[in-house]
Amino acid sequence: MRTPLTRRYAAPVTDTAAAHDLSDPATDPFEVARAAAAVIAERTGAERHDVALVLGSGWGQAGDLVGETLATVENTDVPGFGRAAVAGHSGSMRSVAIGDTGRRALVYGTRTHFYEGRGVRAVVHGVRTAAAAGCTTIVITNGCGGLRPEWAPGTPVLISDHINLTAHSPIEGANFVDLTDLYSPRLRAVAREVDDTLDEGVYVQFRGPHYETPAEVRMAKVLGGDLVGMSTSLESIAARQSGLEVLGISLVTNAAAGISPDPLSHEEVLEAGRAAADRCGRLLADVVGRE
Ligand code: 8IG
Repeated sequence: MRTPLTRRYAAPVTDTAAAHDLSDPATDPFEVARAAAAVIAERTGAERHDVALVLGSGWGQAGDLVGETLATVENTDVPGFGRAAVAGHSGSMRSVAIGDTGRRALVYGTRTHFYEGRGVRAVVHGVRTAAAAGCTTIVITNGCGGLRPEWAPGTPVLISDHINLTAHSPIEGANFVDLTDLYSPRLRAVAREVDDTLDEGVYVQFRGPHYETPAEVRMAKVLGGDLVGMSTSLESIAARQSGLEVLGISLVTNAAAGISPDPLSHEEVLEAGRAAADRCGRLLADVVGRE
């Protein structure tokens, strides 16, 4: 009988794809993040990046306004990354100049969602890679449903806190990470210097990929939520674990189910993103420039 031990000696894992399999419990996800950061440094010619941005639904065009793209890397060339699973997302990452500061932003055109079933490690791999690449700040954006009727589709909202309804954590083992002020008050103040009309709200992460029922939206409201979505919370927790300062910004692309009489559609989400691209792009560029 072949035991795992003899098999390991018989066939040492030299294949990097196998060694970087995040779904294998024996893989160290931080090791994969370091390998990914090394590939990014090599492909972009930048020894380090300073700020990372995750572009969620509706934020794709906004990302183009952040600065000059100096290099583009396909996700599939970087250990641990998958291809974009959502229509309207870009399956590549970019190294972008931040004005003429010499600083660089690492801009992710897509993310892995928890509902894809690739596990929480895959969901937070971009965040861990950003930290391994040298970033000290991460701007995490998303498209979401709004619970406040005054937030018309196309309204960006700063995330002040979250409620994680996935019942999962990216942290493995007895590592009790503090999440007080997870969404940096300092960075929220910087964002409001750029645009003093920005509201704040509590983001509620559901698993998805279905949208909520009207009853679930009412529940989110009772719990203290203002925004409902399918991302961000798990990524922000991982960011805090890695010592990154987090700015979370939601783009309300639709009224949450039951808030408006209209049914929800992904096309509506993309349209709201196109309509808000200018405002959101300027916001990202200005915040990253001042951060
Ligand atoms: I864009 O209304 C977008 N993503 N859960 N609910 C949830 N996720 C979303 C929604 C929404 N809109």
